[in-house]
Amino acid sequence: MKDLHILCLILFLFLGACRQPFPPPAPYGALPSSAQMDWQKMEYYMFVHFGPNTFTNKEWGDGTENPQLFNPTDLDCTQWVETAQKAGMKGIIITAKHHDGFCLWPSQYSTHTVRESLWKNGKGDVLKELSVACRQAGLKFGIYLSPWDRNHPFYGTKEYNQLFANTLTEVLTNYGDIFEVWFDGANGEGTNGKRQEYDWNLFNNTVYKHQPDAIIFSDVGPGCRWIGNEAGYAGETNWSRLDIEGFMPGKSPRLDTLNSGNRYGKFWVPGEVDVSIRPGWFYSQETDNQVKPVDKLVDIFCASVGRNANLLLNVPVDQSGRIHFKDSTRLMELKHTLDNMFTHNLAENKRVTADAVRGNDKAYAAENLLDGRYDSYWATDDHVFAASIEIDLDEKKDINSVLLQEYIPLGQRVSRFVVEAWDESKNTWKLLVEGTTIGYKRILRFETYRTNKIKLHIQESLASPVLNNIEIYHIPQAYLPATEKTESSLINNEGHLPTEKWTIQSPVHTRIVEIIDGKKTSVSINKNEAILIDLGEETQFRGFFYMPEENVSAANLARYNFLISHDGVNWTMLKRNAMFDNIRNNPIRQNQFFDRVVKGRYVKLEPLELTNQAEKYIVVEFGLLK
Ligand code: FUL
Repeated sequence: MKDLHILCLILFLFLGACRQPFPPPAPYGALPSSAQMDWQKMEYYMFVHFGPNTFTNKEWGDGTENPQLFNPTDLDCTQWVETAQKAGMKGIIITAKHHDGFCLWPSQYSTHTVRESLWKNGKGDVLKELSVACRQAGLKFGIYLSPWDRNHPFYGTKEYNQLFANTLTEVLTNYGDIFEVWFDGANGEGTNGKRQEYDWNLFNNTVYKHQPDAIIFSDVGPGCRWIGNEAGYAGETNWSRLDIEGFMPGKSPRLDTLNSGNRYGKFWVPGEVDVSIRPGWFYSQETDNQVKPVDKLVDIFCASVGRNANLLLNVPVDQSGRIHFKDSTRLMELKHTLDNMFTHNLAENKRVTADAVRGNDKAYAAENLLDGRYDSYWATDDHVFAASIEIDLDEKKDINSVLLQEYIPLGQRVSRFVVEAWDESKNTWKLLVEGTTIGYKRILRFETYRTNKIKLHIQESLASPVLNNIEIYHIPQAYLPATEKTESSLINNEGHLPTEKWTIQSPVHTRIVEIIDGKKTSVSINKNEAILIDLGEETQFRGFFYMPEENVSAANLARYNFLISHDGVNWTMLKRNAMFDNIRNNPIRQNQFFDRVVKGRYVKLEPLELTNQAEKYIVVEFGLLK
């Protein structure tokens, strides 16, 4: 009898051990490659814009800049690397060549490089110094290489594409591993007045040949995609899938599509949010007091990393060749704030249950959501597209933030969910926040609520949901979404000439005075109407500014003529067919300086081209600069 017992026990244990685990869910839709997975896990890294523009106070150099201007006095890539690392960033992408064509390394394919500069007597190589510093610190290294080249004589000829591929090869083969290659879609005119038809196949193949694991960024990937604005915001709905057929960099899908991806897109092209810590991409002394405040940066973080995108935060290097202390201090404040916000996870070690578990198998249990391991996940049966997860907090806690992660190696699936809290007084669940997509990471912030239980209810999913992480936080009130905060409606008038004596002679428009009233109000003006102002007396000034509407879809001014006159009859052209640099992608205030101080009584701004096909352009403010 006793033997029989032992036999049964052995049989039982044996059968238990033999029990096949329930098969995992089949992948759904387009999937990330392993390089894309590694990239996604980086989450947050630094962009560095540096080059002649740093020394000329411009956003887009025109390629005629004297290379000798480039002369940082104290260039220190270790300082950049340390700053990035202490800020919690995982890599650095540098503008190896911006649109002005200047190469930060001594390229054999150009005569407009560090070799022609005064820096280190022409013996320097920024890419070498930075790549070595990154490697030593364990940061990844990436490059931005602009195909648009306003200096190279080949640009706009049939030789250029191969020349660009050669230039690319040089960068890809001399500086170790490159995690990301950043291709800007900008395609303007070169020295011969022509635009280049880019050979993207050649460029992409060149990258893959030398750096097969590099992520290629462009408007449409293929590695990752532009998020459709330079303001720091991914869509609240953000699919990592995108339909890219028929599109190319510079001829991308609509901006709102780039912002949200395509629900059923054919390719895995996750979003990357590129944004600058200052208004522009390059360093300028005048923006030293405009480094974004911490609450804005937190908001950007939550709207990028917290919306299934990676964050590429630009920190421009200054004329000394170092990151300015205003930016580095701000980054440390940001790191400190994020650490405080997301360290104390209230869900840790708590009881978690789900109303559906795949095959009722422990391998897919809800506990996997709290075990801190990336590759263990909770899943449901194939036909179950809606399900709920409950977390018992043991005792009542104030909560106002939830972090969710889908296990994207099996595809992005969830399309609608709500987070609810148990309301003891009413004996019911209270809605805290609702959302659409989750993706690699989703951070939701909502009004503080005190509760002992929270529920994630997935209402809709394109395939059975698969999640690997839930975290719950109580973050400081100051970092909740900025809805109640009212932005000042006044414009900082530092450096502006007073406008009291001015009369706007044209256009005739009921609200026209609002363009010079020092307030942020938008006025629409017909696209063929110039702005003509009588300054009331002969006046000296160095330049003018134009404030567009800060929205990539707005119809702002893109090209203009600027004229001056003593009598309102005879005019002198100060800027002809001039461009507001990068205004389409980054519609920020535009300061335009002349090459000398000018004097006159009348000024005229003639519109030549708008940022889109609209009939009217917007002016928030116009003024003259001392
Ligand atoms: C844009 C460029 O034109 C800007 O100058 C900047 O480099 C930004 C990151 O990309 O398209």
